Amino acid sequence: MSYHDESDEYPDGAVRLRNPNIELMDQDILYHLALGSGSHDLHQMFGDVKFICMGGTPKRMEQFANFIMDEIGYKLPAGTTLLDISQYSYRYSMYKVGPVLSISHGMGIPSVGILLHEVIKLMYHARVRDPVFFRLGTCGGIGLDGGHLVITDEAVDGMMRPYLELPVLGKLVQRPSKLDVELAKELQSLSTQDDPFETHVGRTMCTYDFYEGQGRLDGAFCDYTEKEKLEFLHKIHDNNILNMEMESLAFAALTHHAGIRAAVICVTLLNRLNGDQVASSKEVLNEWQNRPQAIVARYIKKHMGMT
Ligand code: R2B
Ligand code: URA
Repeated sequence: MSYHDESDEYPDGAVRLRNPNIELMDQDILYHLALGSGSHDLHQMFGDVKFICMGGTPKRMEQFANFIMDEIGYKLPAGTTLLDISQYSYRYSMYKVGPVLSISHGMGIPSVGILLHEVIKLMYHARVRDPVFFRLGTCGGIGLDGGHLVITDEAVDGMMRPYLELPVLGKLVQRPSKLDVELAKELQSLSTQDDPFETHVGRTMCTYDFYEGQGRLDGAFCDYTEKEKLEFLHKIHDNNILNMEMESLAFAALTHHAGIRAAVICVTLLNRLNGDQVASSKEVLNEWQNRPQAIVARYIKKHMGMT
């Protein structure tokens, strides 16, 4: 079987790279993580990782690391504090709490794409088996008010195409943006009647821009009418698209290509059928952004045998 064969997917759960060059290199420098296979013992540092949680901002992912530490009762060695492992990259932040990695991915497909190349290689060098990747994010709801959760079953681009398209050597390469539907359903099943929000599973539109790319009327430029905007949003809503954000396409396509199970769970900040501006108070937005974290924490605890 050639290493390009989709059916050749990691019977032992190891993360395999679809790149024969890496094994032939003396060392692999994970430049944007400030780590390397020559400078660090990546197996010793990361060999026990199981759950890789990513989200946009360094602060939120630091906060998730502290939250999950409490949730799983993880104790840091006496006298130590939580460390940003990638602080000297000045790009992304990464925290490790036992089997959980909490990493910031920045905004947009290029940022999350670069990070995923390096985190997937990190898992390979660390010889991690069966990792599960999560994106915990924010999004605009399509027909859903602020504060609800959307778990993506399929990511589509701004043209509703279910793949990531990338120019490589002057040709367009398309990679299917598939997510693990069973994992999505399992996450949904972990929300309860007592949660002050609904948890939906559906399609997510991933765009290259927050303003014109998401049909907003409030960017620096706008060449369409409100009527045209609403026609588009209603059309995608009719196609079971529940939300819009900016990373799921690359997240789904690159994890799928690496044979890694992955889920995208985002909280809506507003209903785009009613407006464009994110106008809720900081306090409310902060509380909403804890909601994906709560569900992912339940998943992690369940799979650590704690519930
Ligand atoms: C959601 O929020 C960010 C834009 O405000 C972007 O990273 C995304 O996907
Ligand atoms: N993130 C997005 O990408 N869009 C929104 O409307 C809100 C958050």
